[in-house]
Amino acid sequence: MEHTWRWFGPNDETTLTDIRQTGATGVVTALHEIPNGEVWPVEAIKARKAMIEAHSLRWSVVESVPVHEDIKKRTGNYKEYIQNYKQTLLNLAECGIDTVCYNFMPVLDWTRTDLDYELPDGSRALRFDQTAFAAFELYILERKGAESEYSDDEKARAKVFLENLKPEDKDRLVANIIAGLPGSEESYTLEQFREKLDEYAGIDKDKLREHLKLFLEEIVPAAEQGGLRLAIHPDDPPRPILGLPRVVSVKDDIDWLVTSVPSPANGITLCTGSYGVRADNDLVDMVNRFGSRIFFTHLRSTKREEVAGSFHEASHLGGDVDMVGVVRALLVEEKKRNDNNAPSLIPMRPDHGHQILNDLEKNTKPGYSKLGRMKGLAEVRGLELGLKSTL
Ligand code: CS2
Ligand code: MN
Repeated sequence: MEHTWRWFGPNDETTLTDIRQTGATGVVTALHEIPNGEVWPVEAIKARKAMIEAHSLRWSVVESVPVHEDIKKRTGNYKEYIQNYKQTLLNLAECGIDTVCYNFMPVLDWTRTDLDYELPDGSRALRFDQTAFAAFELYILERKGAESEYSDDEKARAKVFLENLKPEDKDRLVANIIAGLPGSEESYTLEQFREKLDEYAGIDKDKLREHLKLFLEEIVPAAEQGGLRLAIHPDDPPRPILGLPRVVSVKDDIDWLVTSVPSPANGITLCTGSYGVRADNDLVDMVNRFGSRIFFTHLRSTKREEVAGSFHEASHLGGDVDMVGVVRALLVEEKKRNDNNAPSLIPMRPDHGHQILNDLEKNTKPGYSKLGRMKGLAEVRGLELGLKSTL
C-alpha cells in the first residue's frame, strides 16, 4: 500500500515536515481555499504540488473535489458546476495527479454527535450516539415527518436524553451535527439547515442515484481523457439520515455504481470506518469483489454499541473491522495488479485517529489528531509488513 496522510494545506497544524516523520510517503489534500463549484486553476494546483514535492512527498490523492449541492439536486447552476468539475479534473490531470476522491452525501458530509468521547484509558474518540441524534432531530430540529421514523422506545429515550442535557451541551450537540466536520465544505445554522433539508423533498434514493449517474456520465469521459481515477467515498454513517437519501452505503450500491457507469475510471474509496458501521457490510468480501475498482482506502475501525445505530471510533486494529482480513485482501489485489503490469500500490490513509497523549492538550480538528493518527498508521504499516511475509 502507499502510505499517505491527510494534510489540510499550508495552515494545517501538522506540517509537511511533520508528515515526513509519520512514515507516510504520500499526501492527501485539496485546494480547500477554492469555493465549492469553482474551477481549480492549473497554476494553483502546480504551486501546491511543488510545495508537497519540495518535502520529498507525493500528492497521491485529491480529497476531495467537492460536488456542489446543485449537482446532487440538479437545480440552479448545476450545468455550470458540472462543466467546472470537468475542467478541474482536466487541470488536475494536466498537473500529473491521478486519483480524485469525492462524495455524494446530500447536505451533510460525515456526521458525529460527540467529538470528545472519553475511552477507558483517558483518550478521546468521535462517536455517533443514536439517542442524541434522535433528540436533535425530533426535539431540537423538529424535522417534519421524523416522528413516524422512530419507535416509541427510541422517542422516550431521546426525551430523557434531552431533559438531562445542559444548555451548553445542547449547543455543542447542534454544532457538532451541523457546523461541518473537517473536509466538509458546508456548515449551517439551524434555520438554514431546515431549508437545506426541505430542498431534498421529492428526491428519493432512485432520484439521487439517477443524479449521480448523470453526473458520472459527464465527468467520467474527462477522467478517462486525463488518465484519472475517480474514487467515491461512502456515506458516513452508511444509512439514510434526516429523511435524506443515501446511495453509497452497502455492497449493492457499489454494484450499482460500477455497472451503471462501467468505465474503469469509475471506482471507490474503501473507507472501512464508514462501511464497517453496518454489520451486514462484509468488508473482506467487498475487497474481493470490487478490488480492481478500489483506488483509495481509509483504514480505521468503529465499534458498534448496544443501542442500535450508535457507534464510536475504535483503535485501528480494534473494534468491529476485520483489519487483518481487509489488509490481506488488499495485498492480494495489489499482487494481481502487479501481475497485470498495472500501477500496483493502493493509497491508504489512517483516516481518523484518537486524541492521545499531547493531542489531548491541543485543539486539533476532530478526528485529525497528530499522534492518534500516527499510531493508527504505524499499526497498519506493521500489520501490512507482517502479512506481506506470509503471502
Ligand atoms: C471524512 C470526510 O471519513 C472521512 O474520510 O474525514 O472528510 C471524507 O474525507 C469526505 O467525505 C470524502 O469526500
Ligand atoms: Mn473516510
